[in-house]
Amino acid sequence: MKTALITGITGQDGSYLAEFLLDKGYKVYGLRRRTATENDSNIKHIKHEIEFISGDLSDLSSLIEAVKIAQPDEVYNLAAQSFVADSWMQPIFTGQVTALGVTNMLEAVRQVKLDSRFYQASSSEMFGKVVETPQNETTPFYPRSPYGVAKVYGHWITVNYRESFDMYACSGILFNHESPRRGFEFVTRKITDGVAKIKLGLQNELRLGNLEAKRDWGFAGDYVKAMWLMLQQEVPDDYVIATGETHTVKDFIEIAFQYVGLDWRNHVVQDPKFIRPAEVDLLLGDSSKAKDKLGWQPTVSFEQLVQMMVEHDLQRLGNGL
Ligand code: NAP
Ligand code: G4F
Repeated sequence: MKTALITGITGQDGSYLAEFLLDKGYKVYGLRRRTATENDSNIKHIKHEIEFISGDLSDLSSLIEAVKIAQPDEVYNLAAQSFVADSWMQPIFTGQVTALGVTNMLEAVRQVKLDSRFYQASSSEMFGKVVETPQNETTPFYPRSPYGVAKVYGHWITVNYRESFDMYACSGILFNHESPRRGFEFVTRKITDGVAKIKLGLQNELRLGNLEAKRDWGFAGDYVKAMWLMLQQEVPDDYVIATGETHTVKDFIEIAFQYVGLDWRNHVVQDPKFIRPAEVDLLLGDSSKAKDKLGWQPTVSFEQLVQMMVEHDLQRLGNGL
C-alpha cells in the first residue's frame, strides 16, 4: 500500500485528489490547519478514511512532524492562499504561505524522507501578461499579482531542490480548473451560485468585474489525475495541464444563464469593486507534453463543466443547503 501526504486537503483539489488516491488503495494523510469552525464540506464523505495531521505551511516544525508521522511515498503540496484578488490585500501573508511555504514543505521532505516524491501546485497565473500564445512549459513567466509572483517562487524553488538534492520533485503548471467544490469567491462558482439563486428567486442581480478576461477552464476531477501521473514517471519533470480552449467570463455567464432559461443581461451588473489592480487578460494552455508523456487529456467540455456546476447549485439551494 502506498502512502500519500496531501497539504490543502480541505480545498477543491485536495478533496478530489484524496478520493482518487483512496480509490487506488493509498493510505492518505491530510495536513489540516486549525480553524475555529468546521470547514470540511468538501471531504465530509471521505473524512473517516483520511488520517489528519494538524499543521500549517508557514510552520516548518509542523511540516517536519507531518512527514515523520506519514512517512509518505508521495507528497502533494496543494495548500496555498489561492485567491488572486485577495493577494493584493494580503501580499505578505500570500508570500509567506504560497511562496515560502513551498520551501518549508520541501525542507521537511529533504530533512526527514528525501526519497518521497513531491508535487508542487504551480499555476498558469505565472504566465500573467502572456508573452506567447498558447502557453507551454517553455513560455517565460510574467506574473501580474502577488499570488502569481509567489507561485513563480514556489515553482523555481521546486526545480532548485530537484537539481540541488536530486529530489523527485515535479511542478504541475495547471490552468484554471473548476467544479461544484470550487470556493464561492472564484468567478465560475460565483456565477453558478448566483444563477441558481436568481432562478430560485433568492436574489435578482449578480455583481461582477471584468467580463472580457479569458481563461482555459477545465474540470478539477480531470486535473488531479494529472498530478498523480506526474509522480508515476521514471524521471521528474514539469508539465502544463490545460484543455487547449479559452473562453471569456462572458461566455461562462451566457451558458450558465441559458441553462436555466434566463437572459444574463437582465441580471449581471458590472461593479468596479471587482476590477483588479492588474489583470491577466488571456490564458490558453498547450498540454501536448502531458498528452504525449503522461497520456493525459481532459474528459469534460467547457459546456458540460458550466452545466454541471449550475445543476449542482440548483440542487443544493433547492434542498435549502
Ligand atoms: P483551494 O480550494 O483554495 O484550497 C487551498 C487549500 O490550502 C485549503 O485546504 C486551505 O485550507 C489550505 N491552506 C491555505 N493556507 C494554508 C496554510 N497556511 N497552511 C496549510 N494549509 C493551508 O485551492 P484549490 O483550487 O484546491 O487549488 C489547490 C492548489 O493548486 C493551490 O495551491 C492553488 O494555488 C493551485 N492552483 C489552483 C488552480 C485552480 O484553478 N484551482 C490552478 C492552478 C494552481 P483551509 O480550508 O483551512 O482554508
Ligand atoms: O476565478 P478567478 O478569481 O480566478 P483566477 O484569478 O484566474 O485564479 C484562479 O486560477 C489560477 C490559475 O490560472 C489559480 F492559480 C488560482 O489559484 C485561482 O484558482 O478569476 C478569473 C477571472 C479574472 O480575470 C477576474 O478578473 O474572472 C475575472 N472576474 C470578473 N468578475 C472575476 C469577477 N473574478 C472573481 N473572482 N470575481 C468576480 O466578480
